[in-house]
Amino acid sequence: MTLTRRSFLGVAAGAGALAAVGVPIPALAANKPLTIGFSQVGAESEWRTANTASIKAAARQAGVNLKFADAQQRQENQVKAIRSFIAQRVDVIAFSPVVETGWDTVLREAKAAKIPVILTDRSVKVSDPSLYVSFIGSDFVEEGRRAGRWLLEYDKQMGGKPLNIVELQGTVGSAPATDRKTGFAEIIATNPKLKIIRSQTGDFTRAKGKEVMEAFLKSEGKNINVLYAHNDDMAIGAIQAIEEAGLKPGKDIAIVSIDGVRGAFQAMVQGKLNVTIECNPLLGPTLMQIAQAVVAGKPVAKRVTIEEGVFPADVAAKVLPTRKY
Ligand code: GZL
Repeated sequence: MTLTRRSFLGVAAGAGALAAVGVPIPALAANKPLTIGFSQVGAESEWRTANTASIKAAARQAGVNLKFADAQQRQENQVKAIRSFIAQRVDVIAFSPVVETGWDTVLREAKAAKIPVILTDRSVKVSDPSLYVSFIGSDFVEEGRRAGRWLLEYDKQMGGKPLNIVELQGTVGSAPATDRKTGFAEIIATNPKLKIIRSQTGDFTRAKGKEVMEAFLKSEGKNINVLYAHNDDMAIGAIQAIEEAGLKPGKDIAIVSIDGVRGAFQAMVQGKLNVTIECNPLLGPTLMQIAQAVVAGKPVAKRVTIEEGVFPADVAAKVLPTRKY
């Protein structure tokens, strides 16, 4: 059964609340704060910055001793960090895997050391699902579908003309890039007038998003009607490239992107971005509650999903002041 974050919070918050009123969670009863080793993807986007801030704040709030390692978007650095956490005998290992594959060996080492592993944000493809206890993260395929559904609607409003789409993919091999591509393609396949004419990775960064969009504009120019970006940072980089090419982002080229970070709302208020599909980075509190539950020997959901929305430009000005990231 998939517990949504809210329902899980209802269950786990009880534990959190107990601790808050001084009823010790067994793992904490020994007055030894929980130690979590966390390997973070990097600092590649506004989303990642918000995700890191959420994890660090939640650890402070929960009295957890957090060992935090930034992998600079390199899998070998994450493997090294996980091995170091094993050597330090942390109570729990948590990480956001930069790519989906290549984790079996190091996760088997964590299992042999009897250290539970929790995945946050992105998942892994492993031969043995018992190599991690829980995965807290969004449904990226659904995020891609939501982007596709918005574009179908947009096309209708534009009179149903053919639309040439360029796609800025996320990090090659990462779950969000693979799944957002899958979900979007599934939906636009229902309208033969919508065609992806170029698709390339911008590695989730503004700089690369701008660089690849410049190449798209050079080769396709005015032939581009829509940009689908797998995250807001690449969209914001692409907006700069579109303006430098003398075109109007959000008008000459409609832009649909994913994350829902502050920069995207600001771009929508300026009329340069048409819609952002939310991907919630505020996973810290749920991670701490699951980690405490695991150490206390309580059952936890294998998959904890996050509820998220879709924010078109016409609501951006009203919603921006309420955004937490
Ligand atoms: C999604 C996360 C992605 C964001 C990007 O959960 O893994 O990585 O969409 C970030 O902004 O770089």
